[in-house]
Amino acid sequence: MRALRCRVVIIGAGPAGLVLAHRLGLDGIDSIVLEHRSREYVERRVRAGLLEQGTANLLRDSGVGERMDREGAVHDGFELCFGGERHRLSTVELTGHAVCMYSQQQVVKDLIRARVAADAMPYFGVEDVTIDSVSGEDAVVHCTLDDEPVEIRADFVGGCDGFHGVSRRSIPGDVLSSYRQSFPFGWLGILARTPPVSDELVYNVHERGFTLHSMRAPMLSRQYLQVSPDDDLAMWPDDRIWTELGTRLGPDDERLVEGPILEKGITAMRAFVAEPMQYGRLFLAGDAAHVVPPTAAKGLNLAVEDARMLAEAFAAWYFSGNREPLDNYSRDCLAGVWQAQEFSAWMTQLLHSYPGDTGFDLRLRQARLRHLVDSPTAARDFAESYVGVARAHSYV
Ligand code: RFL
Ligand code: PHB
Repeated sequence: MRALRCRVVIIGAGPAGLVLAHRLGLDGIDSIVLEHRSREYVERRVRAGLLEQGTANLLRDSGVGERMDREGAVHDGFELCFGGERHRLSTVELTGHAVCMYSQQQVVKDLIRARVAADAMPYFGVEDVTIDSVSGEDAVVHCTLDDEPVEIRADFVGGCDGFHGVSRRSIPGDVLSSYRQSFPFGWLGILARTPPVSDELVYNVHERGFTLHSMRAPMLSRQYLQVSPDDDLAMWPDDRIWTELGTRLGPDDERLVEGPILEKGITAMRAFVAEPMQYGRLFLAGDAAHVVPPTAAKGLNLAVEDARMLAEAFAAWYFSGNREPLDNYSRDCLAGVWQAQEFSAWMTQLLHSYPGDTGFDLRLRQARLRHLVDSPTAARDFAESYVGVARAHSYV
């Protein structure tokens, strides 16, 4: 069996794993990244698109923001529609912060390119990673690389392998507490070769269900439709999707342009947090430790934030022998994670229809929405959470 050694072995080449590897690399701390899927697959996976200004700044400050600055779109605000009215909230006026629309798979592509340039290409297609020890003198991980069984010894393991990965499962059940919540609906997301409904995002509340009109490029719209949790894609042919988006946006709104749907999928709306985010030499980051419903676009931003904090904690340990940031990693991340959970749950409740909603419930929701657009205090409070500045330890 081949033996490898590095300081940090990172499982998963999503945003969390790649940001961690990249930030460690900038500090001269070597790592090995093991990714289950192929490079093509992770570079094509359609997912998030909204980067908080802090996330965009972090990528820029890490030297991987050049294409984002060229091809991403900075949004100063968004539109909120309800009761047949359209309202615009300017996050820049309310908080001084904008957001940047730039696809997650482009972020992943840029980070992989940076790894290749640093001669530290992640291993792709590694399907059999096992974490064998995180409590001894070394962390020990086994897998197959280039058809050969390999044992990797490291100081630490970065568990960045998403919700379904192996890292979290290697923490003993009596150590780990899991907290979960599910919502009684899902999101049907489409990527279509059509111009976006507007230059900015449109959050649209309707009795038939919520819709979000987003984008990835000038001729690539990304739109989401609240659906029942047990709907499957076969129930949603393209015609039905366009008709429903049009009905909910309003028959008088002529901004919706129909066209070829390139991709569609249904996402369950759920929330999950695992505590603690560390065990022995293993540290979880991103979706491996927490999942938010996508409403407030926090998942990718939290994953990047965890990775930055973990990289800083490793640097403090290697360069100053200071173990405190590592020991406090879980506590520090979870403070921001729970704030993001709270805001995501609140925004989800505010914007979606619930099965069994009464007339009373609908009117309460309208009153809350009206308060948000009428009260500058309420709007500012909302905007601070939306752009991420209100969150503990967020990067600005
Ligand atoms: P990822 O991206 O899931 O990456 C984990 C990686 O680990 C690999 N892996 C393994 N590798 C080795 N061995 C194993 N045993 C492994 N098991 C898994 C996987 O192949 C994968 O490459 O987790 P990470 O890095 O923590 O990043 C999290 C984000 O991907 C996620 O939170 C966001 O996509 C959530 N999200 C959004 N977040 C935002 O901040 N803004 C948004 O606008 C936004 N929109 C969304 C979203 C998520 C969505 N879906 C599909 C859940 C919209 C949607 C529809
Ligand atoms: C997205 O474009 O995927 C997106 C944007 C904003 C959100 C959620 C998702 O609040």
